[in-house]
Amino acid sequence: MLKRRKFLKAVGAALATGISLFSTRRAFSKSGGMGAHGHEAHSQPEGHAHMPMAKYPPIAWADPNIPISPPPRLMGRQMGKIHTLNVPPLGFEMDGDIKVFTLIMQPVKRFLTTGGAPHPVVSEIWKRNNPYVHHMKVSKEVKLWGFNGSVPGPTIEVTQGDRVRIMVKNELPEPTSIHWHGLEVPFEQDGAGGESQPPIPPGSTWVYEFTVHQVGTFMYHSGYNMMKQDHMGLGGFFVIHPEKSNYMIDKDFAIMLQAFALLPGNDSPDLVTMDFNWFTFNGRVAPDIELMTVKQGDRVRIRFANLTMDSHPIHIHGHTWKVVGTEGGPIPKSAQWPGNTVNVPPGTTRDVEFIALAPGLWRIHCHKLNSH
Ligand SMILES: [Cu+2]
Repeated sequence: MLKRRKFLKAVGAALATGISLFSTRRAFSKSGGMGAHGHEAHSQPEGHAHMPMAKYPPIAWADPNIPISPPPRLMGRQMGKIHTLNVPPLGFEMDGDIKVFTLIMQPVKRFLTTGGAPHPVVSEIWKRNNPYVHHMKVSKEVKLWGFNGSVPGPTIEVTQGDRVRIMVKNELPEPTSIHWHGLEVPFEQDGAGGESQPPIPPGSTWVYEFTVHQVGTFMYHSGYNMMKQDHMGLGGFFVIHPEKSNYMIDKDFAIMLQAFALLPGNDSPDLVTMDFNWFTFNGRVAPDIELMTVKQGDRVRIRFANLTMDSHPIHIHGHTWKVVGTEGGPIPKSAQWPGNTVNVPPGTTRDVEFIALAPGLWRIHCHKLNSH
């Protein structure tokens, strides 16, 4: 009996320290100091004994033992209607009646801004109107976690009633899972790592499969160690189109709001602070964000989703839109409300629609002016 209790205690301790031991080991093995020690977890690698970093190892961004796969075959293939600015689309394969998508969760280097010249249209107008450039030409490349080489991940587009299978490969240096945010799926498919499923170990693959019966703009994001993993960038859109509709939209855009805390000189997000200083639309900052180009008279839909820790009132110049959808799906026509600023609280999505009547280079930005 005593032996058994001791054993259980040991197991409990191992579970509690499992994740931190994991990253400790990775960090040390990178420096090459571990090989000589049989007792990995408890030994100080030589040469690190007097360095504080040995006690608080750096965050392992990538595991050198896990090769990073190239994007899956159908990455970059547009099979839907939505244009997710600065994010390549993702196609699917059919297995019988099932739409099969592949998501590879992996370390991704992302230019939040390249510091290059803005779109020629923008620079022309700037030159004409103002001899000064209103932003500094800085480039910022950061080490994030994403899907299929992109932060945010590609937009998954399906149709109401579809059977969907998502193959998820974990190439991150720690266990993970994917939560389907807003989708009404069976509990085992919810992706709450540690509750609805065991977390997906590094290097292995997990398969999600469910039927979608809703319509609207939803999300996917990490469902395990979320404070770290979501803040490393692991999120994307999951959009379900109506099965039958004769309602036509000319241009359908998607913009994911994410925020990162990047201390000066750092290329990895600070994961313990709430002082975010880089606010992104689809992993990019202005003015280095693709333009939404439309024709005069087009009916335009923009889908916003917020994976940050704050609400963002998104404002458009020169137009009045109607808020036509939330993360709960479409809003009945009689309840849609007009405006030019839509608040997007954390964890929500908002769809807006308008007719692009006025020609021009119109701004769309967060009206917390310290953000976007
Ligand atoms: Cu904002």
